[in-house]
Amino acid sequence: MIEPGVIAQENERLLPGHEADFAALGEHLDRRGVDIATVVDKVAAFSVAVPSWGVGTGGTRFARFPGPGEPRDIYDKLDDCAVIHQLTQTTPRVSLHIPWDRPDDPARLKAHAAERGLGFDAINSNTFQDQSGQLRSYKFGSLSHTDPRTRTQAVAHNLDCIEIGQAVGSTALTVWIADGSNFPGQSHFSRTFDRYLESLSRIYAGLPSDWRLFVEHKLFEPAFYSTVIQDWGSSYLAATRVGDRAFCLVDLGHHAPNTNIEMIVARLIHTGKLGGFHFNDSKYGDDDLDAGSVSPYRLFLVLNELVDAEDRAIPDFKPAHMIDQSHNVTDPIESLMVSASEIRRAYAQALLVDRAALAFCQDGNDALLASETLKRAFRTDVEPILAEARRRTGGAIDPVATYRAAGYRATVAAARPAARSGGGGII
Ligand SMILES: [Mn+2]
Repeated sequence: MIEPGVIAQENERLLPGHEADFAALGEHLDRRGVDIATVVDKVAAFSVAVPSWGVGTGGTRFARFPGPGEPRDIYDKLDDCAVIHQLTQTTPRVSLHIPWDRPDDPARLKAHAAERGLGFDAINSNTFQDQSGQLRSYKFGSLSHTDPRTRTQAVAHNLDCIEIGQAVGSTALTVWIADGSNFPGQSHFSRTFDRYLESLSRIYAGLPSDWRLFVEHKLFEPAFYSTVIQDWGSSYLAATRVGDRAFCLVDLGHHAPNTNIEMIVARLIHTGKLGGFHFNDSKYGDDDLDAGSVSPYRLFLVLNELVDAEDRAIPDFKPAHMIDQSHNVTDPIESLMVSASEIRRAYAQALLVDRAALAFCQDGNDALLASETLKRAFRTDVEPILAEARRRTGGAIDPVATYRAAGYRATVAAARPAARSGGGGII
């Protein structure tokens, strides 16, 4: 991890400017009737999980360009995740992927994580690739495959993931399948969905009583004509069918361009089926770009729905926040630190929305001022709030600058000479 002295030194250098900015923002918010200390407390309590696969350099279907010091195994990955949390104080949990990060000894992995202040979030199954030694191929599907033996194998893999998850302290399973078709007529839509529901019910039957099951939908890719869990409607049908502890997971990139994702989020909150998020950003499709890098206003509008639900004190409202993105041209640690901060930024901005004024505008059909009420919150530079939330628990006022000053990448590059893939995939 980063030497605490480096963080202290960097923070000392930045502290006078930070304190001045924080005081100025506090005065400004005070005039708007907002107590900055309350906002800092809420922001500090807002966390997001990082994906184990995210700390390796990602790739496209054309190429992958590994950077120096690529993590060699799940232990290296946890070390990198620990640095992200150490500097940002935002990412205390890691979302594991099986089999890419299958632990040889789950108890040892759990201890390794705990020593670094980390726990585990939802565990991710993988039936979109064939695994080594696997008897039956998923080329034509997994949980919805026409052959019951292939479906049974895919169900067994998910139950295996639950077992690993229990051993490391996870309490949720995320199921995303690549099942779908590339040609009209290739699959019977209803029969395929029925087979999927039957398989998902078998997984659900193996879910521990304190666990949640997340169903992740995706519009297209790798199947390009149809996917079995194409949209939030299919996801909602599936989650509703299998049981109360099944929920819908919204990956921001798994929608057609210009889809109103914040409205999907609102609908799922309304029906009590919002399980959580895979945060990322996109311009064209499932681009897996860094959260908030392309459409920060959209990210704000999504978080605005979450804050609205928090304000309305919806019972049992506890969506999981996870990042799911692919870092092709950046240092993954830097990207994940910035992305975690962008998600917190959108949350902080959403906390600043004057909800009484917004409701007044909505009831009075004042479209322009309603929009301006949101924009006013979005335009507020909340960086001093984010920095304060990090700083007060030992994090960095400026995580990227501190990370670079510490020379972490060069240090691990010396210790990790053999760069290899490590399963930097995209889901
Ligand atoms: Mn995802």
